[in-house]
Amino acid sequence: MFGFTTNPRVRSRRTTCVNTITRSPWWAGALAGVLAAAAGVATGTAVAALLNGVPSPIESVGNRAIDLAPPMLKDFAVEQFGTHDKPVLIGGVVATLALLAAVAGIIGRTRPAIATGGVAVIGLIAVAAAAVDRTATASRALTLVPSLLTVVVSLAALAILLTTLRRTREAPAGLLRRDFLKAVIGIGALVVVGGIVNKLYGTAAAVASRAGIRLPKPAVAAPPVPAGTQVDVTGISPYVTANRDFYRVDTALRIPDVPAEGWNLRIHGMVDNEVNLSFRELLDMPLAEHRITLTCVSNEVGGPYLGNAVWTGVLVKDLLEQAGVKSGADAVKSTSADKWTAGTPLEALTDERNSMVAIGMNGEPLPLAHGFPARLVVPGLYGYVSATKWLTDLEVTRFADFKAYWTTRQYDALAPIKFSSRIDVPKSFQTFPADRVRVGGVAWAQTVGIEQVEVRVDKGPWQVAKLGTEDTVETWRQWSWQWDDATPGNHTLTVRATTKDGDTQTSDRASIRPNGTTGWHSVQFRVE
Ligand SMILES: Nc1nc2c(c(=O)[nH]1)N[C@H]1C(S)=C(S)[C@@H](COP(=O)(O)O)O[C@H]1N2
Ligand SMILES: [Mo]
Repeated sequence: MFGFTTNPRVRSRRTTCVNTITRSPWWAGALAGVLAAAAGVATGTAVAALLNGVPSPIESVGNRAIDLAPPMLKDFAVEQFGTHDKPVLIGGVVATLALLAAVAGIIGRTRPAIATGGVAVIGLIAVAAAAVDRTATASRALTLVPSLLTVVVSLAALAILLTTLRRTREAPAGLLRRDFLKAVIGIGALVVVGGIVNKLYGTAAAVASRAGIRLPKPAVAAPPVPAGTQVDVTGISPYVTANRDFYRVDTALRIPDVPAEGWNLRIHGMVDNEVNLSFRELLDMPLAEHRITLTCVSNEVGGPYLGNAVWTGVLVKDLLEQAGVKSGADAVKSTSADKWTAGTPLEALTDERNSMVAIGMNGEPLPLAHGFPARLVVPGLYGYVSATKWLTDLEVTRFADFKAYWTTRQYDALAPIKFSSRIDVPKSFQTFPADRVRVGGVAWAQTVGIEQVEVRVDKGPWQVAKLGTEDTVETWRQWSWQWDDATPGNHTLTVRATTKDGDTQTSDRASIRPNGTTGWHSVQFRVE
């Protein structure tokens, strides 16, 4: 039997087709691989959404990438993608996975064992990522369930698809045989269901909890915004930033799902007595309302990462007083539900500024993205050393004894906000009629206060801008300026601020890392 077989199917293929398809086309293999991975991920994601405190496999891999990313890469990502850095990261993880799965599928047409091994290895990476995911609040065993399920379902789907492929390729005509199509549709449906379940249950508990909360009337209400604080320049950012417009910066790929019921704030460490507060107990304490302007260290000169809101909450100094701070302590390490940490000087939490554990933002319970049910807000310090969202733990300690999330990543432990100013109007390349060149923006020097803002056109002399009424030194201050004898053509507007301490902004450019930017903001515009 040299070279001849009695298998009728093989024989018929050899004899009836000259250009015999000995294996399925590469794209059918790629499709099989991608669908198998998608089925697994969809199942894992849906199951993760149903389990409280369990991240999805894609999330765990993304979280690992975030935690392992060198600070330079993070700076680059923030610069390039801004607040879209999360979708970009998730997209990157998904694209890489799809690519690897496609390759596995292509190989699997002829070597199913190798494909199976490859998919198993990829899956085990997700299992390993889940095993060390800091954001998980459920038990380790439960945290592994979604990724293990992902591996099992992916492998099963891959086996089904490769088998159907192998069977369909033996049919002479057509590449997408009915069996393969059926398998594709079945798995596609699973992916869609997985997506929907994830959407519906991802933060269901926190959403429901937030909907049921009525904020009590604060004992100390914020006074109304003084007249003249909001200057009258078309296009300037509103003095109080609406919740939906407030910048968001954090490492949370999925917003932690923390219902207020069952939430607990623990205050411990170098204290006389450990304090544990439920959300109810926190609401029953005397609440205060303060307008405070938050600022992110990643804000480039002229950038959007700051916002001003009315925060409702309990002053941190009242909470610390209740616990009784021991002598020798100089820091408070705060931890979130997703195990992110910040280190704040004890002094900033106990001096005259209004550092708070906030539960309300602009009159509403905190939005989920801004830390529901509770967060820290500290005037005058960058968010990464102070503004812990989804707060669960305050540990009174010493800077010598710990490092926080960003201080292990080349950022300074102490990070007061650098005073600065921004042009809101003109927008880049905005055109004005010559008789109405009215510009404006914001300046901030939290806890110190803005004394003066100056602008200049091109390389002309500095001219004093008109300041809006000061609200408090913890908030930004608006400014406006009118160019009365505007000359037609293209121009550059530059701004600089001076604080009440007499310091004027330097033109020297400092980068984001290790402790925030400096430099003047300039915008080009045109006069007709
Ligand atoms: N849990 C948690 N809290 C966090 C962060 C984070 O990554 N995780 N980022 C901080 C940073 S860097 C900033 S600037 C502020 C931003 O707060 P916002 O998103 O409400 O504007 O939150 C801080 N709190
Ligand atoms: Mo930040």
